[in-house]
Amino acid sequence: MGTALVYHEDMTATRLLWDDPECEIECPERLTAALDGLRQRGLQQRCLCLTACEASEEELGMVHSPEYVALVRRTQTLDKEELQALSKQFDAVYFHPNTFHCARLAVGAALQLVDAVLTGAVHNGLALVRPPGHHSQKEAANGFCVFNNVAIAAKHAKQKYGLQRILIVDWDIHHGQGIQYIFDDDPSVLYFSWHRYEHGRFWPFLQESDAHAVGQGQGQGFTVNLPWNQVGMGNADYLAAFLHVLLPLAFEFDPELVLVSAGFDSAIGDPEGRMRATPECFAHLTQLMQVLAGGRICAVLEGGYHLESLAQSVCMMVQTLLGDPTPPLLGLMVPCQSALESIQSVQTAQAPHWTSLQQNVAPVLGPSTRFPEGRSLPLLAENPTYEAAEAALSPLQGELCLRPTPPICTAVALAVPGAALALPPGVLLQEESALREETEAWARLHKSLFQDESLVALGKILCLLGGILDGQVRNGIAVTAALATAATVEVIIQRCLSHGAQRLLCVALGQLDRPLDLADDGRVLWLNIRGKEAAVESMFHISTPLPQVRGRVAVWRGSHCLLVFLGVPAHNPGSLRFGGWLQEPVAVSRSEPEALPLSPQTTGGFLSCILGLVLPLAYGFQPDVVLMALGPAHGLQNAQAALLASVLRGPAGGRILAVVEEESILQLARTLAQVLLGEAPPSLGPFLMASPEEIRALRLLKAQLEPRWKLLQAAAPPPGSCSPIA
Ligand code: X5A
Ligand code: ZN
Repeated sequence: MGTALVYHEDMTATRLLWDDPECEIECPERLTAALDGLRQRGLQQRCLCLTACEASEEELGMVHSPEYVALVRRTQTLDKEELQALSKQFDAVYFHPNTFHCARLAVGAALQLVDAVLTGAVHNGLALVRPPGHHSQKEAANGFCVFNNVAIAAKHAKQKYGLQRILIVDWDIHHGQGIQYIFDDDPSVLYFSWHRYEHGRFWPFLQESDAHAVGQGQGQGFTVNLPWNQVGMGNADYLAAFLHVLLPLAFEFDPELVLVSAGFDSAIGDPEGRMRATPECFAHLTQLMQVLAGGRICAVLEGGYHLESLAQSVCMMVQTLLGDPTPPLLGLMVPCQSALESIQSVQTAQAPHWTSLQQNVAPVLGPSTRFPEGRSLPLLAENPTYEAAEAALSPLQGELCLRPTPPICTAVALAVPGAALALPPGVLLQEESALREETEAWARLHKSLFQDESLVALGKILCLLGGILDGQVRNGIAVTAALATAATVEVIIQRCLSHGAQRLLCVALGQLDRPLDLADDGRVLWLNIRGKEAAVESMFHISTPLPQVRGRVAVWRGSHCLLVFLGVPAHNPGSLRFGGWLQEPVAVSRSEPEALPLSPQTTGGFLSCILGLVLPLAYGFQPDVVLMALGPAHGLQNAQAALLASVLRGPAGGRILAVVEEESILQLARTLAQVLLGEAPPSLGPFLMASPEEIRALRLLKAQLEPRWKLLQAAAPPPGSCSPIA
């Protein structure tokens, strides 16, 4: 199991044969640059490399008409003048005698990738292809695209594997209108695209690229357009779009497969996009998507015209698909006003179709009422010019190459020596301890607690933490002795600070209080998730409720079984989008907590908390290290803990230490180890909407925190007024 890389060098055999400034950027060097980058960084060698085969005409026929396929077939024998004349019949297209061959290889590559992932040969993969596909339509080439590689791949996944929910994430900087048209009325394919739009003044100049286009008929709500109305969008803007739009919808949709129209013209330096997201941003976007569809991601190259930026971004994506830690995201984590307005316009347009958005949307002012058509918006002061952005690429490159990946992936320190734990392969069992004097010195913080066995456990944990801080170990799990979690967390914090950590994020679940004598100097962000508490003690000391179950619930705990009884929430039966509430009591064996069919928390509330609060805070803080501590009565299901650990790998360059208490380790430590190694977390179960109380509490918290933590902004407050939530 691993990552597939699908390619055929024949795809470099099509090129522009005449003078055309619009089309010349779509050149064969794009593929060689991307591939060279992968080879130089040793990434290609780690992939399962598959050689693409041509798609059959029958496969092309899943999307394109026989007449159009015949037309493209005939280009093989045309001369240069004839090719040029034919090309003129389409918008931004050129044909070459090899176009038919290359375009069939491109489709074939996408199909092989889907096969490799859906047969389980690999977890995920990337098809490096030319020509791109997402602009291509049933009977038309468009925007360098001849056949619609990703759309055909989606049809293939539906037909051959019977998939019912496919998510297409199109992060190319152009609107993939071809994909949109093909699945316009199809609720089984959720198409998300962000694109440079500039109120309709950017190619392909279509009304239907705007946020109000949500799909037709049965497909309403399954087209999601996020138009960028300014150039210069950066890491914070892309991240906000994922956290506040794509991911809430994607979790509610619950895809079985994620296809990525992976265009990298949305990256810094690209002449088409003129955006400024750095290559590492694509590592983070990839990692965030890995929590969907059990990690089944098939990415297919679309655009990307700055060769160096393209190569770096492709490497970032492949590295993440392989499970490597994501490099830290640089730059100010503050989305710009224009991005917030765009995000708000999609939320407004999609809210009627998605429960998860109804809950987040604040009272809304449509952007059009504030920015009448035709008025151009000034660039924000901090937006660098395109030239400056390009200049920023070269030093970045050095930094990326210099950053070594720690030799040890994941280490686990166990409290009780030899405790029987089926750890996944690749995990190091931490045997070594810190020096005795050092351990005893730290133990003095809580002398009464750290004795005998718990002192031994602390020694191992300190050694593991040292490995993470020194860059020898990527991440780890510390299993504390019973009742020692709070004290251990305190030691870990002090050890990190004394090592020189500038910013330490502590996500504390359950009954774990912030150490009393910890200075509130901005070095530690303490985020407690527990019970019903919602409190902002300071911008660095926050408590948020753990979303609770809705409707009537009764849980009986016997010695041998756990009974869970859930009723339909009477006040909002319409909240059942997928899945549903159980009508009958269910008996679940106590020894198999994994078999619990429904979460005791609502998935929707939990997700709102993670996507809407925890991750914006975590990414905004830009920590050096993340500590995730599961204290007494943390109330998290294993799948929830796994999801949280998986996404918390992002903010600190992968440096995360999970602390769990001895009693809770049964399956939990193993599940956590799997996600820390890079595997996808298990499914959360059916989507259930959050309760109004949960949402109210989250909103209140967000309103108080927004002045300091700008990534929390899901909607732009109208200029000159205070937040509508406050
Ligand atoms: C795949 C892609 C862009 C076409 C731009 C035409 N096409 N001006 O990025
Ligand atoms: Zn593009």
